[in-house]
Amino acid sequence: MKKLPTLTLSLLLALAAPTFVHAMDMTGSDEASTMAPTMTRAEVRKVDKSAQKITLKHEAIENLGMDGMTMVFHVKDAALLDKVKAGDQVRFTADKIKGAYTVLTIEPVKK
Ligand SMILES: [Cu+2]
Repeated sequence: MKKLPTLTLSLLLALAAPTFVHAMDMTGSDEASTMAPTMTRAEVRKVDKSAQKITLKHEAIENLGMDGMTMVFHVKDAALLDKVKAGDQVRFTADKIKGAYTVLTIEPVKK
């Protein structure tokens, strides 16, 4: 019975190791998005104020390494959604915050 504590500790370490490696991976992927957000052109497809979300058909986002596409973003501040509406041409910046693609700034582009 003397050996039991040692065995238990080994098991705990073995279980903890993969978790630790996973945490390191998460840190690594967050670092990839620490590049200063770049101004990107987009067309607003949908504004959802209650959910604090916006659907944008955006061009390539340099700081996120993302190609052009249509997708839903979270919005950092709900007040940003008062400045734009569906159909608007806009310029915006976005970053990955807590795993969610989030619009930091957005402004309409005058036609
Ligand atoms: Cu995208």
